[in-house]
Amino acid sequence: MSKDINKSGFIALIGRPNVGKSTLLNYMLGQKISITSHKPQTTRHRILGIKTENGVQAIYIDTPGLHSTAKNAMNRYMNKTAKNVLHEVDVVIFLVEAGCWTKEDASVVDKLKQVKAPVVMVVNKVDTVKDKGDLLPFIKDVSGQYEFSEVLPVSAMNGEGVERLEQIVADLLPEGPALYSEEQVTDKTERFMAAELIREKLMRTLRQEIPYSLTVEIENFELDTSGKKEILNIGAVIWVERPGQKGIVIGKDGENLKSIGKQARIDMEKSFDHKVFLNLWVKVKDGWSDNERILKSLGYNDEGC
Ligand SMILES: Nc1nc2c(ncn2[C@@H]2O[C@H](COP(=O)(O)OP(=O)(O)O)[C@@H](O)[C@H]2O)c(=O)[nH]1
Ligand SMILES: [Mg+2]
Repeated sequence: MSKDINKSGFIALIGRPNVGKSTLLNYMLGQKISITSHKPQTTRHRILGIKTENGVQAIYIDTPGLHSTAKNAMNRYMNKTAKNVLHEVDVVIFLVEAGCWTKEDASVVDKLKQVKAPVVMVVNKVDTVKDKGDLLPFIKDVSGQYEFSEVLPVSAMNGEGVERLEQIVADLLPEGPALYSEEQVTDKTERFMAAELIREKLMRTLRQEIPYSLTVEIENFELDTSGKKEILNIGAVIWVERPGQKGIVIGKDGENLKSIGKQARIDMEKSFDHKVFLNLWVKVKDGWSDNERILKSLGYNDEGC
């Protein structure tokens, strides 16, 4: 731990699904820590992204979005993860989408009322607004919803306003030593990241509701040092709920699975800085997303995730 760190703390990224929380985290960290897609509920776990710079250690917590309905065990788990975090942090970043205020945003504001930490409102996706003047009435309107420390227009996609946001966060963090080593960028293991990268490709490739009823389990993750070049051997199972879904994941002539595997492997090689050999299987597990016990056995629990 470095003696040069004089400020540190936790920052929660909250907001309804799809506002860009994970995209913002990845931009700030300069790498893919949290997977993203245009589908809501892509993030299932609580993920830490750690940035140590200029004497400040900012520990961001990416949460699954808060859902107004919690129909099954997976949704209940995701809601609990998002709610608990609000009371444990030093700063809250509340994301909304430029020009778009929904009932779900209002329900997040309701939850903020019990929060003691300062809340910075980020109006994200400003790159989609051609005339910035159009933003002013929206910003004025949302500013009145709560005592925000700041309201800041940002684009998590192209980075506009992000440096300013990081400065605001640094100013709000309490004095304190580094809590993680300076090199560490996340609390998750490489095995976890590997599973998530596969899940990201599934979310992006498959249509409709299927991606929500599947999960990924890493069966082996081994570095083969026997050859000239080290190779990371990764084997993973994609668990689906019904036999019919298996065929959809695999696709005609195995096309889907092939493309998912290829895209995931390319990302893994970037993240792990090694050549990767990836083996994917698809297996059927009945009703897993509504079974608390199976969820736990797959690593979805309240402590570790
Ligand atoms: N145009 C634009 N799209 C964005 C921006 N930030 C996120 N997105 C897109 O919005 C979608 C949801 O983003 P994600 O980070 O997964 O949202 P989360 O559910 O809040 O974590 C993805 O398709 C992103 O590419 C942004 O600043 N501008
Ligand atoms: Mg997310």
